[in-house]
Amino acid sequence: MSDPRLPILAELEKKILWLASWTIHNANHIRANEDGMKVGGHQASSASLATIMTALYMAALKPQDRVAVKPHASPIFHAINYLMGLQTQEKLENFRGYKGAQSYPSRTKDIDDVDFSTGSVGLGVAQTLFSSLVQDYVKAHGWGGDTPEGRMVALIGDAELDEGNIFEALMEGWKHGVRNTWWVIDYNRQSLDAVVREGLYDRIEQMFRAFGWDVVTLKYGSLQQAAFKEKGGERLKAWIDSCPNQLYSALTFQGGGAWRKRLMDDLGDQGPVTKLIEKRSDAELSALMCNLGGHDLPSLLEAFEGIRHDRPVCFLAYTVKGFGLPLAGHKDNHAGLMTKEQMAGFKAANKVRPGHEWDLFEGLNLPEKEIRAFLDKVPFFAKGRRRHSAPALPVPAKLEAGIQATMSTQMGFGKVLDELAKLGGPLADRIVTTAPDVTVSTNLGPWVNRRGLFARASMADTFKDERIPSMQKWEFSPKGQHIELGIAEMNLFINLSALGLSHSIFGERLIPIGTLYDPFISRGLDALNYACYQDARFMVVATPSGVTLAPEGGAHQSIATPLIGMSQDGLCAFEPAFVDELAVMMRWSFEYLQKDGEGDPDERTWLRDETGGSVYLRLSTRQVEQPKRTMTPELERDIIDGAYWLRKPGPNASVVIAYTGAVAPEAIEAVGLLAEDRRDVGLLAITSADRLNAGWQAAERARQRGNHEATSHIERLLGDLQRDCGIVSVLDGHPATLAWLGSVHGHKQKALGVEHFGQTGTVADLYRHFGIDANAIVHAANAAAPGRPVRYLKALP
Ligand SMILES: Cc1ncc(C[n+]2csc(CCOP(=O)(O)OP(=O)(O)O)c2C)c(N)n1
Ligand SMILES: [Mg+2]
Repeated sequence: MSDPRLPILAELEKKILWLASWTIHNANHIRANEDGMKVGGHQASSASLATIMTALYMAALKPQDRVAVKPHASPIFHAINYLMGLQTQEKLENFRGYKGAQSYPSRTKDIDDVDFSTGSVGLGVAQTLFSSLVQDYVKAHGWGGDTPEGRMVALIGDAELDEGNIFEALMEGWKHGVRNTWWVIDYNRQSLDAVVREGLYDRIEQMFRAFGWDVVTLKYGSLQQAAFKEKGGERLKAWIDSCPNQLYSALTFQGGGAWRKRLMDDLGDQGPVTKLIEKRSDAELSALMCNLGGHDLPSLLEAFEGIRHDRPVCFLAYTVKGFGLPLAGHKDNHAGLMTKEQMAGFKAANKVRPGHEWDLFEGLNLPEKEIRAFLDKVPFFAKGRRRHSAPALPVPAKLEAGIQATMSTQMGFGKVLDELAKLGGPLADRIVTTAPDVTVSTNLGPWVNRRGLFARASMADTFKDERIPSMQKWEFSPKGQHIELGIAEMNLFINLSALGLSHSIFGERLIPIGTLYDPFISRGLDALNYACYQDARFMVVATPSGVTLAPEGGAHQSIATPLIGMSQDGLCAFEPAFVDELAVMMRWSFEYLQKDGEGDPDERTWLRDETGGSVYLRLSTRQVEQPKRTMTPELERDIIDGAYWLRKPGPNASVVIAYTGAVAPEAIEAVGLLAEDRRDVGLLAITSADRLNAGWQAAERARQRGNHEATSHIERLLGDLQRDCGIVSVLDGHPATLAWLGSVHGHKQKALGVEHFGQTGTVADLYRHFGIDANAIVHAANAAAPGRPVRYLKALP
């Protein structure tokens, strides 16, 4: 018996395609006149997914499911939400405009309920896989109440599968026994530039099967299936199967007449096949040939609703790019737009009267009442917004760091977590750590020994059972709190992104901490950017960093990461020199990660800390003598604000040294060497170039808007320096990180740092080589500050 939902779903599909197409056309043709804006890449790409998204959103999905929508299908997504009353006409009229509906679905910028932001192809896809793992993590820890497990669904362009991070995720998913993940491939055999290679489907199928996925191919729609059963139908099927992608696309574009000619030329037999072709009008023939699985509601419903297991599934759905539009199938259609004439024809075909383009029920063949009643019961939307929240976890007033006379910040990090693991409590229980095969070498070992590794099924540590001595316990259990990943840094950041949205997606707060070697941030950078863009909350601890990792050489040393820390939106970057600073930063971060307040700036720092965000800590393996001091509330505050005077400059100071991170001993030594010839030398410890700079910029903007009192932390710190006082800045990273300090009040500055690939050597060798040692600092001070030549320099060989 035919599914009673089908007639309404067919009407809705038509409406959704209409609304999406009108959104694009309207934005382009109306606003393009004003600002020359062109909407590319949406029209044909959206139409390709219209049927699949109708079947999913209007029927198959459940409220607990979550979806990552292919970036260019955003008009379809917005149209569905508009139909459900969750998107406004005003925003659709302003599609891609200022504050309008977003070009690519955005969790942070769209008003409709976007589950995962997409845009950079491949990332949303992988995020669904990691979200499934997070769902398992949450459930295994006994959280999440009685909410049923949801499916994490990705709608994927076929060319999107070229992105390597998808395969990295597949591999990782296999290791962790991923479940409840559905990837629906929009197999339109077109990318942006071209038609895809022949036989791609075969590679896709084999690959997914190799990773243990169920593969459901949706190639022929129900019209085609019926036609194959007619006399001569088998020959038609064989023809379709052997037709090259390019030709199928070209004929699709040309329409019924072209199909007829080609099919008759190739198959005409004056017998059953000819009859099969001739009994159909041009329009019917075109509909038959475009009736691929991905455009056939009955096949799609059967496929989606027929899955009764929780294994991951790849749906390979054949589609037509530009389906239902005059652009269908043309290889250049990615940026294609309908002309005004074409749109007039499309409008007429949809029975939409001029001026009624946004009316929800205009032109539909079923009574409004019936459709409304259906919409009111669509399961996916039945429970309201899918965006959850979770209360913030309390953070201890102080974090213990077991400070020793000499230690590195990386050791300090391991110690802070170890102490937290020992202490226990709600924060410790919600921390989840993860690392791409660098757990032990980034000092997560002690934490993992106490809290264990996560796996859905317990797995003993054979070395322990065999009584072989080892520093590391490697025990997996559903209660474990460390997710061990393979080496792919993209996976690390996508995992952090998924974990860091747990409060919003699953309503359960997690505090994710990921570690990696600092230089490999670049390997996962787009995924890090993506995680920040969707406002995931996590702490990334990058260690070791800089040329301080001396014997490892240029391939393992990082130069640009401090600049990434400064420029990455949504990520607050710190670089401590001492472990007591690190403990303060981590404590503050645990609160900051959980904040979700208003965006008003703090009048002291001009930072918008109440909104919260993620945190990046750049650490080092260099063992440094630790200061013996009491952590006062003022010092704590300054460390978080970004800088404090380790040695306050006197009123007549002619030079100050400003340093960040592991070069602290060199800066301290240089101040000592300068003392003979320069009075009152100041030593500024910069704990966050990112926050200092952001506060300075924000205060400047506030002043430009008329708030003359606005003053940032760095402006106050440098405010008392004499006009001709010089500044020397130094860090183990790119000198531009601190090179702006002189601009704050117009002081002369020399900026030291690392600009070129490092090499192997000792720390002293490399600091000398790059000019970030004490001598180089003294040299720079001599050049930057007025006064007689520094005598110490004369004594140098
Ligand atoms: C990482 C990244 N690189 C490049 C692009 C530009 N881009 C957008 S869509 C697209 C091709 C998409 O083809 P496919 O995934 O098959 O989707 P279709 O348009 O066919 O639906 C490209 C190259 C992007 N969005 N992200
Ligand atoms: Mg494609």
